[in-house]
Amino acid sequence: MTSIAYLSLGSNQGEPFLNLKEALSQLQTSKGIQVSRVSSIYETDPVGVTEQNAFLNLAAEIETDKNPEELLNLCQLIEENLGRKRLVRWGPRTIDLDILLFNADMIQSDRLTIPHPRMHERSFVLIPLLEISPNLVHPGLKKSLKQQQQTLSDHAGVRLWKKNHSLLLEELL
Ligand code: GSY
Repeated sequence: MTSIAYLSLGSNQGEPFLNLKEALSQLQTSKGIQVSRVSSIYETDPVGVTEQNAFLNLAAEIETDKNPEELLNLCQLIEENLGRKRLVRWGPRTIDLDILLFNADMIQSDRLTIPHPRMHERSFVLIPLLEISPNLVHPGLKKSLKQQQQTLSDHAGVRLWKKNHSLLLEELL
């Protein structure tokens, strides 16, 4: 069965733009994954540990035959391939791939919480996500993500960095 999942990608170490491009390229060439839409890239103020470089963030929609655990394994493999070391929680990273939504599923396991537990609190996640899919509903809160985004006060920390007019992967690679 084909599922639709939404991912958030972020980088603030090394060459963030190249890291995002490489992560998207590795996703697209993975078996059982089709990257169907990619947002523009946003420069975003760091959340969590604020004394670190600004991030580049984007959101991607994928169609996949993988189950959520398999998708998590792939995301972690790509993070490792790009040299991510988990040194400081909330700290700088070469690449972060978070699964935000998987269909409208609610998943709670040792390794996975979907919807991502903090996605609805973060403009650096919601602004790119709403660009590629403006009508999404949070399956747990049962609330439109557009309405949710309007309640947040951190949107000034999210600035358009590179527009993706087509929302296609090819325009960014
Ligand atoms: O949760 C993803 C990693 N991360 C980010 C991020 O991607 N962007 C911004 N702006 N702040 C962040 N803090 C963490 S942790």
